[in-house]
Amino acid sequence: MKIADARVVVTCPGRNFVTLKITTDDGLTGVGDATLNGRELAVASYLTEHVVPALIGRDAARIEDTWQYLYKGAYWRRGPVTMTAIAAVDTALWDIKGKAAGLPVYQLLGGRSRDGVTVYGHANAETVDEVLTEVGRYTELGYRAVRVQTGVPGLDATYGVGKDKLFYEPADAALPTETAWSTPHYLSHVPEVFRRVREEFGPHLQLLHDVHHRLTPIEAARLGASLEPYALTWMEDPVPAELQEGFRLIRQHTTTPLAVGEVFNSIWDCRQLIQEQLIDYIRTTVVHAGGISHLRRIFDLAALHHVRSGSHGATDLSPVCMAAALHLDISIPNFGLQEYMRHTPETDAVFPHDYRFEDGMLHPGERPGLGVDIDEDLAAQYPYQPAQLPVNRLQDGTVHSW
Ligand code: CS2
Ligand code: MG
Repeated sequence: MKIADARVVVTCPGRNFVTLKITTDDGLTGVGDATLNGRELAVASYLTEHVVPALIGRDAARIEDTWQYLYKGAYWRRGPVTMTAIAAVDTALWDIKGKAAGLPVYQLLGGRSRDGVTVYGHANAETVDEVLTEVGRYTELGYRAVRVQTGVPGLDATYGVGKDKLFYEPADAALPTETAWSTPHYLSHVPEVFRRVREEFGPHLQLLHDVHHRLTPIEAARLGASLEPYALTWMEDPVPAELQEGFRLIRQHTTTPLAVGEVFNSIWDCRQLIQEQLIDYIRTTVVHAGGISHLRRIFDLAALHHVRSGSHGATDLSPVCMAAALHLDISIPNFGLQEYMRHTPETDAVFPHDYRFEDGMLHPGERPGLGVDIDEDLAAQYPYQPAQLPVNRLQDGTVHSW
């Protein structure tokens, strides 16, 4: 079973997605998500110019060998562009392997370990009263876990509060828009938000919050301690994660669980946080952390250290990534939660898929492979639109983490 063709499809049904489609000499096809928000064309070019020519003629069944060939063969190892490109190839080859075996991919990963994949949605609004309404809407939709993000009084805009309610697109202009940030305003506001949510919805709804890399360790320690009465499932990305020993300081001051890793792209990025149990959930994804083959290595390392999965699942990760994620989520022993920020109807039409939402959980399809595809004719109707993520600044103009 040789790789006969590999195509990179860039499409923009409301937002940009990059997809790799591999076809074998006996007509089997597989797809892999290669979307990197704000840097889509870098990955498309990496694949088209540097990877696809080397794939033609390779044995499509040799997934691990191809992964090592692309990882070690790059010489310049790791990084979001390289690992997203490798992820797309890996994912597409697992899709093909499932089709060749006549099985959904999760059956090749050890079968089901649970009935469904519990997901969380995003309740976001400018004010606390509005976000209470949104939390109620998600619970009525059947969600058992809800991420809560509000505006910050005194700030015009902030991360996580978008114009849409079911999906969120932060890459909102061809060049970065600029937002202002105030940590003191934020730290004084968030505990009250969760007090109100707990007061309204009681103790059992799983609540999450994304700090989005904006604090220092001692500020994160203060926030975590202030949120302990509200028993969050996790506080996400409290600080930029380059200095991993910095998480020791957060751990010394708070029992609020921590979730980190959506920007990580290899097991090496995760190793210290996992091995020192400095986090409770690892948020790495199929699309940005080297595909199914590498992500399950990360989850296996996590399982040794009481760390559960909590994969990123924002709108800017395509339905191809979501479909692949569910095959891992349903099979690994240490599943935690899966983020499920929905896609627009236009996106769902470009990426027909089997997974479905029911009773607070996503369920992967039973079709051989990953149960997702790309409608290339429809995709061609949505040409690429330049879009970049915002740049954040403190109120004195200092550039800050977005
Ligand atoms: C966020 C994302 O979903 C999340 O947890 O961190 O919305 C993130 O900001 C975007 O995926 C960036 O493109
Ligand atoms: Mg996040």
